[in-house]
Amino acid sequence: MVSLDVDDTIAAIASAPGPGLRGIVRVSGPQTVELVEALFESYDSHSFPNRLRPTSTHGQLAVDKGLKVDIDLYLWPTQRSYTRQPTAEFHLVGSRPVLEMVLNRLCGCGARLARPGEFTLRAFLSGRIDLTQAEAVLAVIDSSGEQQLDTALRQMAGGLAGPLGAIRDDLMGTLAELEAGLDFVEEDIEFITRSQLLEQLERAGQKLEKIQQQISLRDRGAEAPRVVLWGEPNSGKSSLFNALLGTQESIVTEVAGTTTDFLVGELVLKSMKLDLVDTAGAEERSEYVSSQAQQHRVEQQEQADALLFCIDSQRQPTLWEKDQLSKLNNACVVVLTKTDLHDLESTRLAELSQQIRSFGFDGPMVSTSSHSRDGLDLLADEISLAVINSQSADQSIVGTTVLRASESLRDATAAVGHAKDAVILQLGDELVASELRRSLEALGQVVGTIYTDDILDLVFGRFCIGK
Ligand SMILES: Nc1nc2c(ncn2[C@@H]2O[C@H](COP(=O)(O)OP(=O)(O)OP(=O)(O)O)[C@@H](O)[C@H]2O)c(=O)[nH]1
Ligand SMILES: [Mg+2]
Repeated sequence: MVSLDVDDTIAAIASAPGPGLRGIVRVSGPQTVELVEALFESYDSHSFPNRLRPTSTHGQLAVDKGLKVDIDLYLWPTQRSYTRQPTAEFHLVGSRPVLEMVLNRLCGCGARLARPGEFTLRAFLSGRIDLTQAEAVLAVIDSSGEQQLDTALRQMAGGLAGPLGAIRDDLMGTLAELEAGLDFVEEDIEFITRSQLLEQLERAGQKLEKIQQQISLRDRGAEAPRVVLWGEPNSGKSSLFNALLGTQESIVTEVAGTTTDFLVGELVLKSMKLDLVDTAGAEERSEYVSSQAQQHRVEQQEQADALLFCIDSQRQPTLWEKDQLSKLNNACVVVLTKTDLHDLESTRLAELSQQIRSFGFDGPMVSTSSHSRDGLDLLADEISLAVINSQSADQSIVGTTVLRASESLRDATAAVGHAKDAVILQLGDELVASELRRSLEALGQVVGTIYTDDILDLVFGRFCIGK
């Protein structure tokens, strides 16, 4: 359960658990400056502490039994801090026991141990950040790759809050005009004409739908991008799966139609985590591959963020391959497999590449051998690129925000639609106004202008202590 109390002073170790060169103990709340003054001795005493401006200084803190710890102190003595309360950070040697001694000392002198996410909760309660930004803070902490980090940072910088805030302002303006009209019903004064009203509702509805679309693109939560192996039976998909993952998990035989289900493995490339999926060979003739395997394969293709289209470099491209190459719409890398089977002088690979281009494929193409591992590094680079390209620029919203906000956004959009209907059907301005209020309430829940304990629990319950 989150605590809405902001009158006491909280403290926690803010650096990640585990060994690190430097560690951080963070304190925030009204008694911060007093605590610092009582416990910390600055080497630069005449200018410290400055109660008006943020300062940093070097000094020491007595922890226990005469033991003193060397500390770089950062002090934000006023409301101009992350939490909008006086805040201090003690940066010191990253040893856990020493960090705990400093924390104990602070708690012994009046600070309380912070609950998970409580610093960010205070930033939210003080209006410093909105809920979507709080979720972005969490996503920054949790992010497992550059792409995720980038998304989280963009959301922290404003993301959803900006555009939603603008829509809320517009709707509030419309509501104010409507309500003014309702106050003067007897006098028959109209503050907003029917066509103006319809136009404003129409505009708000369109903007909301656009945001919803943007969000649904991202409606995959925190799932890793999917890279799907694709191609004819026997083209070397399972061998490539094993070679890229360094396993023998997928069964490889010279018999076409060996893989009948699909198999998922975690592939870590650069700083990205991906799901690599091995599928049954594509084969319309059912003598090799069961129809259920085919169905799995097609489902996997539809969910793919990128396809690795394996083409056996030993043989001529088939009609199916030619057909696929002209119409694939996922991000796709063509992989020419089994290159170790060609002698050095062979011009086969160059001819095959040319042929593939002539079928209309102009994407990346890599020659590989799963046996000699030639070309696998190059392939890894192309996979990362394909995945990044497929994650469109619209994905600027972190997964947890998407999950939480989707329903509220749907409600907000529906209410604007009902308001419009009520105008068209002349059901009366009271009804229009009440739909607008419902829409505003739903929007308020997304950014947190209207929040309940449940919402706060949902958002802040997942934080770790010290953030
Ligand atoms: N020399 C050589 N042989 C390979 C290479 N990759 C795959 N093969 C052989 O090609 C045959 C088929 O390989 P698989 O990896 O099972 O092919 P697949 O595409 O998974 O086949 P299905 O599951 O039946 O669709 C096996 O005999 C492999 O040993 C390679 O890089 N070099
Ligand atoms: Mg296979």
